[in-house]
Amino acid sequence: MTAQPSSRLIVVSNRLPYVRHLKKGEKWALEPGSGGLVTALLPVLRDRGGTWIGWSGVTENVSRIDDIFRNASRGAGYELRPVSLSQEEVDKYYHGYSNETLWPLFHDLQSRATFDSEYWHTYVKVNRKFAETLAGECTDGDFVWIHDYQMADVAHHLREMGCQANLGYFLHIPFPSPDIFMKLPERHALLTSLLAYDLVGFQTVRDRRNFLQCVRMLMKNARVRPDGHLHVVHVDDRDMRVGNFPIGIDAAGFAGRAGQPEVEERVRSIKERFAGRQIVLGIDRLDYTKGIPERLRAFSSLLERFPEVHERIHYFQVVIPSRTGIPEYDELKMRIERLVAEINGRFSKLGWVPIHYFFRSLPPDELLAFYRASDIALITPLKDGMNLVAKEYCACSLEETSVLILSQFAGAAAQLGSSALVVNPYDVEQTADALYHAFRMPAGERRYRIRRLRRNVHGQDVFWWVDSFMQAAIHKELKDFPLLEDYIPEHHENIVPSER
Ligand code: GDG
Repeated sequence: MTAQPSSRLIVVSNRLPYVRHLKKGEKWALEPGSGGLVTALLPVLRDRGGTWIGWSGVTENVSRIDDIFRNASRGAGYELRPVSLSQEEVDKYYHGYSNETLWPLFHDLQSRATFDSEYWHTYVKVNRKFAETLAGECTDGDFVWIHDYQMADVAHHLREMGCQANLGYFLHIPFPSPDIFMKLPERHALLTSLLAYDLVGFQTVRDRRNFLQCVRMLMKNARVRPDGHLHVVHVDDRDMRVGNFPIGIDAAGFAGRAGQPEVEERVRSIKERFAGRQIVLGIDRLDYTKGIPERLRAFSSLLERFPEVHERIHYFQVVIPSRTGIPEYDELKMRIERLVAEINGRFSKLGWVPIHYFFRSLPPDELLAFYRASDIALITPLKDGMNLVAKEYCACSLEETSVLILSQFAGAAAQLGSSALVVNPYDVEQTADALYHAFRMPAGERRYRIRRLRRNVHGQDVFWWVDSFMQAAIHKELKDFPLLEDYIPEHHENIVPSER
């Protein structure tokens, strides 16, 4: 690892922020990818340059894969370094340990978690593979920022390889309480892995507190002490730090694009079509953590208990296909569709269908138009690290007439809870009451609340998030990273959520 004149930013995540498509004539093409993480970091890397390491997204042997990514790097404005995985590795590390073990457990849904030691061994092996790619890429002066639950074990391998670089880690999903974390057979190994980073960041105080409680309970030789807004963990003769850094969005970018004429036109046509009626919006990846069936039942309860809303309200539920082919997800889809059919079957009248259901990803302008045209956002995950949709919705509410209904179990509630209508998503009647309250909320109160929400979302945006994480990690901010002078950014707006 050689020294370089200035430190670069190296990002590591499960997937590269590009997806590959086989174009007509058998040619591979790369397109901008997706997901909350990409939505957050893309503007940063686009502006500052750097390297992103991640799985290429394919398991078959594709010739010239490195060349394909090298070409794509030119358009992206930063380097893309693919890591190749076999089908078995994807099955056990990604579908297995990441999505069948950590994902449900960390979202407090322990009965859905699968514990299989084979999954864990493959997870460790794949994390080592990422560490090897990273070791060949970074110098000791670089700042390495590793993301999310699929990558918890990378630092531990890097340290074994002698890497001295500053290693930061951010967990995008919640960290569970000790009661739940203790169920994980690899609980000790996973905590040891996380303690190998220099800085571990969580979305909320709740997550950070859970993590530190687990450290205190399981790591007998660890000492924890507060240090400003961070906590220092002293373990094995070294200090590492832990903090909470709620992720933000590119709020100005969202607001700017939501005000463009194409979106404006689309908003006008939706508003005309639904004149005199309020639109409630739900947008979620197909996932059991999002609380979609509970939310549909809440909407049904609203229609049943408050008939005055009939023919005056429409609920748009967008479900983005995810983890297709996995029985649990296919069953969830069927359950949602059955509920939509039952509710529409029961309440529809000529000229009024209460639920409009979309099972597909929306093109970016359509998403923005939906955000702007809706009167109420109904965002009620059973548990969520943050929930960027809630923040994007606020940023796009240019008319400042919208109401946000938000689950108390979304990380976003810590920042937005005082101005949103906060509900327990398991409490169907309470959620229905909140909907009724939102439906009747006078314009003045709506404006007061949404202005405060927008101020928060603009003030603590994605750049603030990156700056605060990097300040804590390396005492630097975005502006301290060198700009690529010869780089003219391409405009990539087509960001759709990826598989998680
Ligand atoms: C993880 C954590 C945390 C959604 N529908 C469409 C579409 N989207 C975009 C949204 C948003 C993103 O997808 C979803 O972000 P979330 O935050 O809601 O959820 P996850 O992807 O599960 O992210 C989460 C996040 O990491 C960041 O730390 O907030 O808690 O689970 O940006 O705009 N985009 C388009 N069409 C759609 O139909 N174009």
